[in-house]
Amino acid sequence: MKLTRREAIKLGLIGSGSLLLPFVKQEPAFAQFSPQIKPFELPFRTPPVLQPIRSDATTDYYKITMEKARVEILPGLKTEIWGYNGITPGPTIRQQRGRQSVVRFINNLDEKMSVHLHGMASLPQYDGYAEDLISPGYYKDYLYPNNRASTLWYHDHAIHQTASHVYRGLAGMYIVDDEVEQALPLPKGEYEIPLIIQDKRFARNGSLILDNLNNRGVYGDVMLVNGVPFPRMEVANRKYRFRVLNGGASRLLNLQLNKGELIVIGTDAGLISAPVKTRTLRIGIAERYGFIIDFSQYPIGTRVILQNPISSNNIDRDNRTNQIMCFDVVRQESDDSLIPDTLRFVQPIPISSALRTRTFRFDRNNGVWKINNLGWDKNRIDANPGFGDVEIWNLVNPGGGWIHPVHIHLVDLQLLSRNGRNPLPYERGWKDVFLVGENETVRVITKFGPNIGKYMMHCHNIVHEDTDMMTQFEVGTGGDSPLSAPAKPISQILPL
Ligand SMILES: [Cu+2]
Repeated sequence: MKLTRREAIKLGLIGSGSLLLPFVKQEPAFAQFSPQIKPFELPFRTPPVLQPIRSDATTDYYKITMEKARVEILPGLKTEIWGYNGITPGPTIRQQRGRQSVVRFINNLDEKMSVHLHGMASLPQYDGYAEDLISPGYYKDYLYPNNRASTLWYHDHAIHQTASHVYRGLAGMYIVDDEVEQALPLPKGEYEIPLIIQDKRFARNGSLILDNLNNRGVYGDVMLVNGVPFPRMEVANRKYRFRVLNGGASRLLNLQLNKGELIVIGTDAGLISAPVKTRTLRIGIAERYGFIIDFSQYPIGTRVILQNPISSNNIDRDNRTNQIMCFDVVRQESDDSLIPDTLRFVQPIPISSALRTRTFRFDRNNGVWKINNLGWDKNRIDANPGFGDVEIWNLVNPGGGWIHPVHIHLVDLQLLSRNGRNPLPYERGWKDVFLVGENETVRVITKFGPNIGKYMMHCHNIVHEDTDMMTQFEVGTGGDSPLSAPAKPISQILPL
């Protein structure tokens, strides 16, 4: 804070007779810090769960409008956001496996949008293809099959504009449940909680600052959980289940508690085989993990802090991002939940079943992010696995200084190795984003399906994705074109 001499005298920082002026360090032009916010004062909240506008025997119908809103994120200041239904994160959709969703997205913003439901095996025309755009004043009905229980999220995917759109607020959680998972004695209901973690930077007037640092990444200095800066959550002394999403633009998270361990139970695409206790949980952009915190180990009155020790791959303007939120253990409650030793059976895909191996290098070339030295071209296909083929893909980051969380659309995959070493214990599940570290080769395996057609693969540092670290593959031949269900003008809108 900069003080005038008169203000400093009023605050008693300098004597009125003193000739000493307070030394105010001039901030360099690039280092614009957000206004200071006292951590752990704002109440924790979860995004509202969206109700369908109608349901029939097979399908639930939802409506979401993309619009601007002025909201209070920092106390006493207004921030313009672009939100699904005018809020950020957008409302959570909770769906049951086997039922279909139709979600109508209406674009009341003034830029073209595309909505990707990340983790869903949607048909190509409903996958949020980067060039399948919803113009301002248009809408599109997306069909989602909900074919397995997992933690997904929907977010903008517009070509070359994803970082700006997601950073301004266009992201929300989407959860698919099933009977198998619901039958487990894990914490449920009010004890099962989404944590959408994002970092943002704000100007003094509250507006969002979007600085992509010459296309390297967008880093904030305020950690938001479900849209609230550094929130405080009151908990009972029992187990809670959290579904965490790194919904930021570029920041790698390293979650840890100031005391105790996280018990990881799930990855991007659902439960892992067995719980894994860990001190630190590394989460790249767009990755999701499920974990339990057992607050019964803490006496009432304990404050437990969710921390994020700084990683060398992040650009931090100050040290505020090394803590995220706190849990205050405030009450006694009985707890009939349990963490089963076996969560579900994750069948490993045998390496011997792979028909071929492909290699993709994620690198910077003349200042532009590329995959195998190529940028995005909607007319080019860089891999064409047959339907049902098992393939191993090597995701290579030959550079130091940068990480690339690589997202492969359509399929769930299994991680075989990192530079020939075993994956981290909590990574041994079904995943659709793989953090590819510095000078690292990540080997993944999958069986291509359940759909045929063209799907994207890209870095999920969304600044890299925009410029131009994105490609596409085609499963089989003869799939629906990603452009075969174009958006329609709102003037032609029909009731859902
Ligand atoms: Cu990247």
